[in-house]
Amino acid sequence: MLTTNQEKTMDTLSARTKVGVQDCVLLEDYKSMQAFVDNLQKRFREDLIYTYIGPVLISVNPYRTLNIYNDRIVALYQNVGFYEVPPHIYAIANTAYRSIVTEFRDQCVLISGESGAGKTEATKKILHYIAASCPHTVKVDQVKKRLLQSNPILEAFGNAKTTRNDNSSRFGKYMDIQFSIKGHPVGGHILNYLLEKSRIVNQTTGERNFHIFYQLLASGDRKLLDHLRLHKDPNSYAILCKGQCISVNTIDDAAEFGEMRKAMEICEIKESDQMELFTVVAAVMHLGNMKFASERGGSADVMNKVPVEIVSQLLGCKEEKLLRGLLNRTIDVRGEKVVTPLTKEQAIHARDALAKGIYDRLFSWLVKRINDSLGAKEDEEVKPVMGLLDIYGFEVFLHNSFEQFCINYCNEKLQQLFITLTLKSEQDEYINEGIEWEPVQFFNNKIICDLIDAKPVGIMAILDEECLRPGDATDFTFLEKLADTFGTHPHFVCHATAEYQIRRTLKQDEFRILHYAGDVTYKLRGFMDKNNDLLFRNLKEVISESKNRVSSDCFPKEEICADNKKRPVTAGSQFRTSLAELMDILMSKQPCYVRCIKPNNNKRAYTFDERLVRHQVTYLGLLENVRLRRAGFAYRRPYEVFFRRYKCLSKETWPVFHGTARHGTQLLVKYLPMKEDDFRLGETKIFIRLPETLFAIEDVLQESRNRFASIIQCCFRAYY
Ligand code: AOV
Ligand code: MG
Repeated sequence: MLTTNQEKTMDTLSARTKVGVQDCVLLEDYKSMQAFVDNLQKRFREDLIYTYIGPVLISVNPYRTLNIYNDRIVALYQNVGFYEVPPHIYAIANTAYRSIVTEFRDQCVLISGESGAGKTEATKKILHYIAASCPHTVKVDQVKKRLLQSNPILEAFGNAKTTRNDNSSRFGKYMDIQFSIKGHPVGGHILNYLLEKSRIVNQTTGERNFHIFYQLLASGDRKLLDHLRLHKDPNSYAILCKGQCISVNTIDDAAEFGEMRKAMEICEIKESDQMELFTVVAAVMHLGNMKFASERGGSADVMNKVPVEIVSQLLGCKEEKLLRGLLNRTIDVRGEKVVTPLTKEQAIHARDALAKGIYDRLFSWLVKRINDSLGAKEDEEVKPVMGLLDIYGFEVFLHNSFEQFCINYCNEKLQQLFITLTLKSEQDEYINEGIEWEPVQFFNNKIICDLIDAKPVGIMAILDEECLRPGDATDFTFLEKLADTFGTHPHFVCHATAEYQIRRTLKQDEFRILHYAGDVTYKLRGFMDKNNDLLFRNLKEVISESKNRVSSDCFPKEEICADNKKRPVTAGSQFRTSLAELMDILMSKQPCYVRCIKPNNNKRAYTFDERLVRHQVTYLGLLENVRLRRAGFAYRRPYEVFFRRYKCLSKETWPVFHGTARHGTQLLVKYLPMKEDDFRLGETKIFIRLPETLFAIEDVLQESRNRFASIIQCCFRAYY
């Protein structure tokens, strides 16, 4: 129940909560797309960005700061029932937290939606709620601070401006918050997934490299920049201006650099480590400035020695060896070293591979350091955890490559998980329990997941096969194989097999996947290369000998020694394996869902593009979700549990009953405040359609207990 104060807060805060319906399940015309989108729009206009479908939260990005995330609101959502207060991300956080405290059950919050829809912001709000609502002790406060402060660090190194989002996550993140038995956050752990490292060397028009580069240059710390031999003008660095976008009006790089450094201190990344870290970042920038020319014999040579000299000085590695590594390839042939000079293109490629490799590993190093400071203790007594998943959203750009392919595949898997956990499992349960009901049709994207990741014949497996095949394999032979295998697949299209009308919309070096969230045309170029993810061993060796501890940590000697012996794991299959593991982690927890919606493509406040929203509602399967809730039953409990609690409400089952719980429940329901259509009796459980029915039963139970208590009191008084 709400206290008077809470009621007041709620009144002042959401006097307009009656706009539209708070739960789309209550829409009169619940099957209609128009009614659904109208409801979201009406509420959006009144700054009511949150709406439910049963326990699922829909969040529409307002693109402006709303005053709905302060401590007063945190207090409102503590210790109250989910449906007693207006829909809010805090209600989701509170429900997950309550389950941890009362049932010790691992929870996970699955946040999905396309790029720019508000997933990362939603994750931060949940963290803020947990930090603000848990009790304060010195140790707990330290953990909370570190959990919160991991964000500015990881965002600086792993987020970038894209055309879809000024602060787009270019890596996947799954964060576990560990709780003590008392419900205090005591630690955490972050898993990171596939950083979009191609951004290090290339950005499309209107996009930037990762924030950290611009932050560092904007820091205004002359001493630091001199030490790193950097100019403050980003235009001096080739890898920072490929997208012709240096400053972003929603971002203050200098201020964010300051925030990030404070965050590093809180996360125990010492000043000396920070210096080493920035040195590596600077080395990547200088590396990008190396230029190569083609010599007469066709082999490459460097045009400007200065960046080579700076990189080797910064990283404390041998200049000669670095240069040799960039201009030659050394391989072991039966125990003998064979050195082959590289062409100009190959040298550029080697330089880029090195820059990407260093940065990618630097990012994982950072995650590891943050994890050390979060202090998750794996071997201690088992603690309940809350997992927060914030992964890159579904995205379609003008040019889509291997990175978008992986990102969109990841979103397919997440949608598949949502389907499995909600739509499919709900229907399966009705079937197993023998409950009669009208099945809801929904699109199951398993067919697309299989197209991509099935073994032995999915796109990724074919790509791996081509990558590992010695000889003449190219991006084009890969496409030929795809065409041969999936020419008639309903979700795959390429030039060679498409009908005339569709073929006209595709180039020969492209293929298209009809994803659950829309069609995406992928450019073939670079698929093999990016999947191979090859960094020459001799370059790795140079960095492993670096005097800079961060970079030598990133390239451990043992790995380089082992390199020759094992078959390389491709980037695609590594990603596929880590995603499969992630799905297992998520399946093992009790899920809560947040479905984020992007109201317009221009990052603009007050703008609700109905067509765009309708598209997202369709592919997220939200209408099916409503239909399922309407057709379904909000509450279900095994007969044993239900009967034990309510058997005292019928004279046929109380005080003694010798039959089974199922038989007892059959007798009991006649005495409960519900009509025939309000419930169903399944094989092992009772199903109740609406929560209100259950509340009414609870009221009867409470009344009966009160009556019983006053009778006992009367007897007690009479006796004495
Ligand atoms: P994303 O995580 O879903 O995109 P973000 O969470 O980064 O999207 O949101 C994009 C931008 O929208 C933010 O930088 C904010 O400006 C704004 N925004 C989002 N949610 C809110 C909110 N609740 N209140 C105010 N502004 C908000 V991506 O990482 O690109 O998939 O890969
Ligand atoms: Mg994000």
